[in-house]
Amino acid sequence: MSQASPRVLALCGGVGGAKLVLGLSHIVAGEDLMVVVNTGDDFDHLGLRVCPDIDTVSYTLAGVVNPETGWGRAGETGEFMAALASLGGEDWFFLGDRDLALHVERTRRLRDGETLSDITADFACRLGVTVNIVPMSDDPVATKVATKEGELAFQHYFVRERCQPAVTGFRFQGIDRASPHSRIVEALQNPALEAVVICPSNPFVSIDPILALPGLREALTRCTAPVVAISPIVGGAAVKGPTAKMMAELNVAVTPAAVVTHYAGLLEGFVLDERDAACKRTIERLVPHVSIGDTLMVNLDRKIALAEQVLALAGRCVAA
Ligand code: FO1
Repeated sequence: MSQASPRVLALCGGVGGAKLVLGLSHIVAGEDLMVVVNTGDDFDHLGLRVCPDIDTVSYTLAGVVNPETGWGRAGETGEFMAALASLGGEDWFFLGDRDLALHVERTRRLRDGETLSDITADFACRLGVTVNIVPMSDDPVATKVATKEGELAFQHYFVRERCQPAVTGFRFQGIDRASPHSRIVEALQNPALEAVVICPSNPFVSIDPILALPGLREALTRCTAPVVAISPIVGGAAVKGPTAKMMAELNVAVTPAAVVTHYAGLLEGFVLDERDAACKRTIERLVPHVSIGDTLMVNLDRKIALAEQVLALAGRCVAA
């Protein structure tokens, strides 16, 4: 893992963001790519510290992610979960046997005083990943989902309740006392940075926790590199996960334009899916540079193609 300042910095949640990051990793050298990962989904479970988005990004870049779920490891076994269930233990959150080893070791190292970012970098190195995977903060932040049935911890809402309760808002517990990781702030201050990419992750629960870190939004608006985002909404639906359902429940239109408005004041460029080409004019009134492409990333070639398009758009923002 290199400590050099990156050329490209991506803000990312779990499964959807990791796909684009994989594409980026094929066209940007590992040491030139920094992935800032949401840690609002992290939680303590069965006595272990679980960091789903960091692990999803790490496993995806290492080529060991479960291709069916997009999280966890490929070819995983569930002996531990089966044994736990037979004892009447909590089995609503699946921890595969090999994945479990990572949570056990991370928890031990955190207890021994290591930082989450050092542990993450070391695990990435051991998985053969050269991309700089940086947790948004070494300080704990916990996303809480306000629902019509009361407030829920993020994984309770997402996995245990299968995103069923209607959401009314979000809270990032600990955010006021959290600092963005110093390497993120340094990267944003470096004039060599060429692009900041907001991945097609959930704006409310994957990207907003990162943007809510004290000073981070200001650092983004001050940075000389263009900030470009990719629509997580295609044809009135979310590519994956509850983004569209959340927007509807929050009385926000389920459109790419609403995503651009959500990121108001940050974006210089936006990638709109070809299925939403009809909205291009509307989006152009909101953001200076708009590009249309296939954002579904159904295979590696499409991930790489989208990554190339995103960086070309950033180049256009600079040239303008
Ligand atoms: N998602 C599920 O829908 N069910 C699970 O049991 C589950 C377990 C799990 C274990 C480790 C891990 O890294 C991720 C896991 N996820 C699971 C995914 C995770 O809840 C979400 O992808 C993110 O938190 C949302 O970005």
